[in-house]
Amino acid sequence: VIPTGAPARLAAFAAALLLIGGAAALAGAATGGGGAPSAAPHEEGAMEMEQTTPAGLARANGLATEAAGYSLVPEQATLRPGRTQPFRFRILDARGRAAHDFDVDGGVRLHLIVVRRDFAGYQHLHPTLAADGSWSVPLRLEGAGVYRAFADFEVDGRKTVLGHDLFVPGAFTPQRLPQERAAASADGYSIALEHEPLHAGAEGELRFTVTRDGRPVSSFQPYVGHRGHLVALRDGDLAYMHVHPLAGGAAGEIVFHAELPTAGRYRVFLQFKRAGVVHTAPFTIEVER
Ligand SMILES: [Cu+2]
Repeated sequence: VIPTGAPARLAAFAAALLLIGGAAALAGAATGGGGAPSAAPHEEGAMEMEQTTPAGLARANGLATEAAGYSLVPEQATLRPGRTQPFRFRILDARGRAAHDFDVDGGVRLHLIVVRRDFAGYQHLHPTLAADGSWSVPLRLEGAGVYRAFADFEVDGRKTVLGHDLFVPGAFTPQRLPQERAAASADGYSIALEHEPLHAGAEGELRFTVTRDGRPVSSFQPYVGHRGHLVALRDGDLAYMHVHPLAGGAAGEIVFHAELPTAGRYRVFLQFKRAGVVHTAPFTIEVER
């Protein structure tokens, strides 16, 4: 039986939409190679727009070791537990050469986020780039298990996040993802999180208030160029969403606009800096359909 009428037209329309989406993804990949002679200025609004497109999301969600023409290649992916050791890796461009031409944002060329796959032991590191294109950073992974390393960088104002698994041998007992809670503490600070119900694919506001001894803290030191830093990782696959804070705000407040792509739970890691020390507070949030 050949379908006719409305269902067939709907099917054709859906197929056309898929084609458009595929073309957009290909266009994103084609323009993403290293060394493109683009002189486009760093433009915040345009970047945020790009994040919301399927192609922009795919190159910045850390689910792949290779995206947008770049690949993340660790020198070794198995590390010993409980000792500081050098972790080295390279970011290769589409021709297989070590990429060098990273943008500098907030004084940083590349952010390396490492977290165990059960969300334990979150670390945010800034490796150094050697002349031969290799990156290195001292890394200490406390417990056994499988970790995810994310390399988050921009070239010509376009963000790419690549991910790679790291292994630490030994007996591993996974932690449960904590329930959603509106409060957390870190190093003597109390952090409260307020937000309206969050919906998949819609922009929502995450408002954190940092207090000490019951009073909002008076100021924050800039941390990688901002009042705070937030990474959201999706429960189930650790899809990575980097969220930019809004400038300014009341005493003790750090506000982010987040657009989380799908319903479900996320573990979000807030970081802020005071008196030269970076503090990390994790929260679980739920996103509705
Ligand atoms: Cu960073």
